[in-house]
Amino acid sequence: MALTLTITKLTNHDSAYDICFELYNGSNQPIENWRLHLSLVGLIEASSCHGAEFVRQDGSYIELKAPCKAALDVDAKVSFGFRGEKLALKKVTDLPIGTFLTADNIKAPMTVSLTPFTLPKRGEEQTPLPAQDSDKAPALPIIPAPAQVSLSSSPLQIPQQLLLDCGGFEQLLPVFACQLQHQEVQSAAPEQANLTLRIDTNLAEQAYRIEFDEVTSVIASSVTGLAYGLTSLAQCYNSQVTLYQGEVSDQPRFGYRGFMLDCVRHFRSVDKIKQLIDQLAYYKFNTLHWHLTDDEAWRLEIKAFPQLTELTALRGHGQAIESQFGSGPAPYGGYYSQQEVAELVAYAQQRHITIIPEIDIPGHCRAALKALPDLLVEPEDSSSYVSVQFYHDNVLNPALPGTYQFIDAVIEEVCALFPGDYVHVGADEVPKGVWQHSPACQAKMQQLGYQDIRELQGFLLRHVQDNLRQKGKRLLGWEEALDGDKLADDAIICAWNGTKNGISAANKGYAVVMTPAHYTYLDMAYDYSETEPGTTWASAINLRQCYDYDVFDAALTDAGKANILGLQYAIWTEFINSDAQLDYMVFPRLLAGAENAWSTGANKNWQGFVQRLYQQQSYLDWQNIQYRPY
Ligand code: TNX
Repeated sequence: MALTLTITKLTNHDSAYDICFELYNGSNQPIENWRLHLSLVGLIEASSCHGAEFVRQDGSYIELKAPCKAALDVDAKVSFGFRGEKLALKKVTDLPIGTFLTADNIKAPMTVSLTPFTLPKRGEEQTPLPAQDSDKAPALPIIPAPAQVSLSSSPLQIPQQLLLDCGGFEQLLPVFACQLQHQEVQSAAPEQANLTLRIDTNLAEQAYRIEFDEVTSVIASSVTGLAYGLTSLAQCYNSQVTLYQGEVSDQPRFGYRGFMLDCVRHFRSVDKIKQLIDQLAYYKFNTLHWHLTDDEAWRLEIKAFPQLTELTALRGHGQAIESQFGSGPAPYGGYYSQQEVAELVAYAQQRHITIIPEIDIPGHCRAALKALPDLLVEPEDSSSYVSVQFYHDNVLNPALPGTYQFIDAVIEEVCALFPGDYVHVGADEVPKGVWQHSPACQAKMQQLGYQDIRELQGFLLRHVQDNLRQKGKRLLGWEEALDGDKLADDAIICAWNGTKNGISAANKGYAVVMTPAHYTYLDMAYDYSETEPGTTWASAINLRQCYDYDVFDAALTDAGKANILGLQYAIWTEFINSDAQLDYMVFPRLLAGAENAWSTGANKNWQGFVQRLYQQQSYLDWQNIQYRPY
């Protein structure tokens, strides 16, 4: 046994906690002037530290040191503690993680093992789902539920070998083939085919029809529609239900059906992203919002500024970005080269998914600021602030020429890499207090006649919006993009902090994507119990609650409803340090989300959904998705 850290006392308050630790030196050498590094939730109050000295906190990273440079002898213990503000320590994923120690007489950081700690019991376990009951299963296993199904009582033979007359759409074959769990498919001439594709220009763009018969037909007005039809067919075949002669007519409720993936807080491999894209396509999502930059890393190769990824893609002890979210002392992370991005964009396109890149500005920019301080930091700026995630130095300065040089170059490359119509520029969570004591910002305010400091954010975002428009792109931002009131009204708003701001933006005339945290953030735990992983700052979200979200809130006017482009689910990854953990949080809730985004209220039915969910299980298993058992 070497070094261990034990929690000896934890007292939670509403949104704060007091914690005490014991650090034990089980190694064979005394440790001189130690420094302890750990990740933990909450904002540590420096003045509350006892038994150890507070050095610093940046985000989740906390550094403490020995009181008065005291040594920790072999077999000795030291007790210390502090108060964490803003959050209570309620769940297994709130506990300290990634603990290591450095000291004057030790060359490499030493891992400190954490003694398992039993959290106070809280919350209720979830009520189990209704049992599987094939009598209650709808006629078809498709998720999201199709708009209309009318089947006869004549069962159909399902061919083992699908012979597909592609009707000129050969490009659909490989993806369809990969979606099929039990059958093979090959291209065939019309006379031999048992499956055909047809165009009917009367159908809406994303609509399709399936005619189940001896020769089954998929009919649509576009390649996308045909792909959706084939996907529905794959779901029917994969769940091995008896199929009957008849017809399915289907089209989505919302044109925008999104999923946001945070690859910053924890890095995900290109292969994992491809798997996710396959799974999103299988449930008819059409947009992947890719969160690529934040305080903890810059993950997109930018040729104009290679320092961005060179200096911040890997975090760890002694790096520009210190260890965060328990990633430990060793360099951790990665970035996406432009070639990998092109590969992913093409992979997604083939599955009818558009990737929207997010470059989050002006807040959430600590990585960029660490990589390019000469360009982005005003040394005379003495403003002091703390961001929602506890950073003190993470906001771009909208009055520096370097900021514009930086963002223009980034946008140039981003637009060339991502062919979609939209670029997301973040704009969320700019902390209070920022820019107040920046001489450059004061001068800019005067020059522009601004009264409110938020107008500076508006000015910067408007600059980017105009730049994007010239490149044929439209700006998307989180709801705070409207702060400072400078954006032209073609901006699209992603409403996340509850539903109120999204509803009011839609009623005012902005196009809105609804992504309210308390229904769609899949980093929220499934329930409040202490053993269930996740956060609950917005809510716990069980499958039923996820399913029951209806975008069309009573407060939306008719015009407001027309401005809702669609719905988006999101996985933020602060505590998601493995693919398995990601799967667990995302599945099966993503399937409920798919239905909310695609199916109209009349076709949504909880009991039926649950039965179809059971029918989807073989696909989830086949894909090796580590979903939360249901
Ligand atoms: C809020 S949603 C954030 C993210 C966090 C997330 C955690 C939004 C625009 N900002 O930076 O990762 O909460 O749930």
